[in-house]
Amino acid sequence: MPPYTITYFAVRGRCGATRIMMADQGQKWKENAVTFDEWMKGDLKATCVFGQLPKFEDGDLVLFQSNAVLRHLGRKHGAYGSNDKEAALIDMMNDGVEDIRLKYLKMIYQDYDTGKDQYIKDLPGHLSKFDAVLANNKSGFLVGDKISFADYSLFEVLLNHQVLSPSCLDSFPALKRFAAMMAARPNIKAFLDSDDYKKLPINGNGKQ
Ligand code: 6SG
Repeated sequence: MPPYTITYFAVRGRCGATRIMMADQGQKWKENAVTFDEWMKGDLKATCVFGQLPKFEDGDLVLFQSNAVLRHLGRKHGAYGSNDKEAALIDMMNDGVEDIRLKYLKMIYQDYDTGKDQYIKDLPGHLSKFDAVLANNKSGFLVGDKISFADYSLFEVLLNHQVLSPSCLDSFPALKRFAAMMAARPNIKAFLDSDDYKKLPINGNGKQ
């Protein structure tokens, strides 16, 4: 029995980074895919702490909130820095990733047709901040000298943005290097090449 279970819609969505992180850490997990009809019945929703998915189970620990899941995996698998100071900086970077993720999701779900072009125009202003942080850390990771859950989250956001705007990293050499380094990690490469990954759309409304 794999130790972890994800219950979520059949999309990458809020589980993209979690799955990439588990794959990279050599973990196995079970997927419980929830259909729209099943979700609309409301029984599952009523059991979710915030009325939303994903739900993540680690044995008898049941977690909601995708970033809490990343942090939990970070603690368990040594991907939360080497000390309190690094952990604080990793939290900061992950909150920065969450800010951009929320802007992206708002555009995708609420404003795709009229907001996409402006979103892409504004993107360099957001990406440049991450580029500067990465350019300042010679390990190639966001914080310290080892990978953290924030790196997985940033990487996954970058993958989605490269689908939205294929050239978006071109003027950001450190970000480009980071994305290439993450994609070349053997377990990540194998996962991104797998049907399990490729069969899932990025978002739940078919926009990307
Ligand atoms: C949606 O927003 O997939 N959860 C979503 N939606 C259903 O009733 N802060 C937390 C976190 O980080 C955010 C959770 C997130 O974990 S994710 C959820 O539960 C609800 O609120 C994006 C996603 N969307 C697909 C979707 C959900 C409902 C309508 C579209 C799948 C497709 C159709 C039904 C189910 Fe569908």
